[in-house]
Parts: sequence; structure tokens; C-alpha cells
Amino acid sequence: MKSYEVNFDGLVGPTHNYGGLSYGNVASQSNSQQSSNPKEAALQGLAKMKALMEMGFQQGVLAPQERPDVAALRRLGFAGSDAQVIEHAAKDAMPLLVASCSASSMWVANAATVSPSADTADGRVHFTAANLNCKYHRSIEHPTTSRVLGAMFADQQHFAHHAALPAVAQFGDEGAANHTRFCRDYGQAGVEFFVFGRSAFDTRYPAPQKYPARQTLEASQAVARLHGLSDDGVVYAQQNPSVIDQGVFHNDVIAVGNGEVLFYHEDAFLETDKMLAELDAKLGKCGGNFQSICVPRSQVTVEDAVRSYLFNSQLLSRTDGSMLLIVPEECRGNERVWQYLQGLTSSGGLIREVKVFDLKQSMQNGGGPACLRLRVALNQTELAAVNPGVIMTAPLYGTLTQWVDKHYRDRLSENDLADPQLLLECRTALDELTQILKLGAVYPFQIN
Ligand code: SUG
Repeated sequence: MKSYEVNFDGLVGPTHNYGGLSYGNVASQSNSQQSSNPKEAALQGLAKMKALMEMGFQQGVLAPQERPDVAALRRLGFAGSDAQVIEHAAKDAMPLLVASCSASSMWVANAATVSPSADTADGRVHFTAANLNCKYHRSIEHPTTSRVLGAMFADQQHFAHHAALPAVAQFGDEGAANHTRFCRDYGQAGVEFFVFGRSAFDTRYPAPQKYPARQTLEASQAVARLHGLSDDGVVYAQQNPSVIDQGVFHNDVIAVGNGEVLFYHEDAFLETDKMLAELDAKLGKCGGNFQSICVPRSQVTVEDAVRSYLFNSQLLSRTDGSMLLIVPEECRGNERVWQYLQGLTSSGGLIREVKVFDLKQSMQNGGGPACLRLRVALNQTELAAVNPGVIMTAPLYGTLTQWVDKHYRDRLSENDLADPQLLLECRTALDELTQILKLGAVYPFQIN
């Protein structure tokens, strides 16, 4: 049976703004307080989805969340009508209002970890929503994420959903941003590669000194257990703590993999040779031929990687066996990175083409092409069981661009977040969106 990697991209929500909320994420910190353009952000994301669909890749869409999150503000003690909750938060605790307005759910690589049915003990596709508990504004995503994923992948015969791990730092889980799957074919058993930043309980593992390591070994191990993965089908590796301290807050800022290929920076991992040997041996047992492409620091520094997001690219397998890299415009703007990419595609290796996308609105908050998508490998039967409302088509693209044009503002700054009208605009837009995507009631304002 034919199998596919389906990319579900996060649709940028109407409150997209630059809150400076992510310590350790260089772009988020350096663009703090700038005014944003939510309409442009959503259209940039949709343009990427349309382009991939037109190239023949399977493409889906993942809905944004209700923001401002009034229910989250109520849990923090703000009371009264919804408008009063927002007004009180704006007056007494602006940082909490900003956090409750973040459109960060657009970075769906952090929504969940997904294991395809070929890897799991019960033969179903498993999803674990990420607790994202390193940052408050992200820790409030998982309940709605779970409802949205449940509405997209509802058929229990094919799909199994796990709640987010316990919401404590020891089980910090950032989802697929630290998870890669290698395989010979999407429908065959593969090797799931979990990258962690620190261990919560084992002091032998080093930790970064400056910025937080968001993903723990213990969280990755728990996800592998929940999904019923076999020991032979899993490899764990530690991120180099010194790159976390240089702004590599997720592994997908320094490495990307797909099929049989890992594309990574020389400084990305600790004990790289041991890790590569284990990946090679385990993928070999699945009938695969592991290949790695190491980008040397002499050609691209970690700083270049963080600024250009070279590795936050989408590595896509084409039907002729070659690969295509989807990179953000910022890669073209960095001379060393662009030169490296020219050399890579002309060397006769596996990666033959680079396509550049303008995702500046998301990039300014540290979210590149890979952050914006959640990969779900599905066989034909499973794909047919996905809610068809979320699969990208030319008509859906048309409907969504019109929906964005109708509901989104083209300028948002911190003061606008306190406007109770913004909440009404968002709810009206999202109510319509759930009908367009046929999701049913998934938002707090629809179910409470
Ligand atoms: O968690 N930025 C996100 C970016 C996530 C990128 N995802 C991956 N690498 N997979 C984060 O740091 C910034 C929000 C703000 O500052 O307004 C933010 O949440």
C-alpha cells in the first residue's frame, strides 16, 4: 500500500504579535515589541502550503487557537465579563495579557510527537500533545491542541491520542521539534530519533549554562513508551549544550532529517559518531541505508545557522528519489549559507534543489518552514480516515485566503491586545473556521 508524509501546517492566528516571550530564542527576544502584520503572516503560511500542494506533496492545515485566552486569565485570578478580564489584565499585568494573546500555536512542530502505525505496538498512528511547559504562553496550548488533533484524526481504529505529559520541568516536552523519523519507506517500520537537551534525573548528562534546555530525556522516553515503540526502533541523542546557549532552543534549529537522510550541523550533538553508528545499525535492521550530511562549522557557523534557519528547513522526498529543501528567505540573505546551498545542490548528491519562501512574519519570532509543519506519515487507508476538511486543496486555499482577508488585521501592537474588540473578531473568525475545516466545537468559547 502507498504511504505518504503529510505536512500539516499551522495556520497563523489573528493575534500574531511580537511579545518577546521566548528567552533563549534569539529572534523572539530581538524583535520584541515590534508591530506585527497577522494578515501577512497567515498569507505567507498559506502560500507555502499551496506551493507544496502544487508540487504534488500531501498537505494539510492545522487550526490556530482562541486568543486572547480568557479562560487562562481567569485561572490567574482575573474576573468579571470577558472584556473586564482583559481590561484588568492590561492594567495590572500586561505581560500576562501578552502571553495569553500569543499566536504561538502556529508552530505546530511543537504541537505533538507523532509515531506512524508501522512503528507502534498496536499498529495505530500515535499522537502525544506536547506540554510545552518551558514557557507559560506555550504551556496553555495543549488542551486545545488535543481537541483539534482529535477532530482531525478522529477514527480510533487508526489513531490513538495521548494527553500531554505531566506539566513539570522534569517532563518538558516540545513535540516533533526534537523528533525525527528515519525510514526506507513511510509505510515500513523505521527508527525514531529523539533529541533531548538535558536529563531531569541523571546528573551525568551536562546541561546548558545560559539558556533553558526545553526537552528532557525522561519526556522523550515517556513518549516512546506511550507510543509502544520497540527498543530497536528508537535512538536517543543529546543536543550539544553549547549550541543551546547560542540560541538553538529546539533540535530543528540545527538538524533536519527525512527518509534515510540526516542533514545536520557539525556542532549539533554530543557523541555524534556513536549516535550516527546507532542510527546506521538500527535503520539497517529496517532495510534502510542511513545517510548523513554534516555541515562543517568552517563553512556555516552556529550563529549563521541560528540567524538564517538553514536547518529549520523542510527536507522533502520526491518521487524520483531525490530531495528538495524548503528554506526561508533569510538563507539567501546570508552569504555563507547561500554559498553552501549552491555547493550542496550542484554536488550531485541527494539534495538537488532548494526552494526559498518568504516567512518573515513567523521568522521574526523564531519560526521557520519546519516549525510551521507537523509531519504525519500515513498509509492510504489512514489518509482516507483523516477528516477531509483539513486536507489542502485549491478551493480550500481560496476559501482560507478570503477568510484571512475578511477577518485579520494588518497591524497589531501591544496596545491593540487590550482591545476587547480583538477578542470578538478572533472568536467570529474561529467560529467560521471550524465550519470551513469541519472541526466541530474545539474552542473554549464554543464548548463552555
Ligand atoms: O517556542 N516562538 C516559538 C518559536 C517556536 C519554533 N518552533 C520550532 N523550532 N519548532 C518558541 O520559542 C515567540 C513568541 C513571542 O515572542 O511573541 C515564540 O513563542
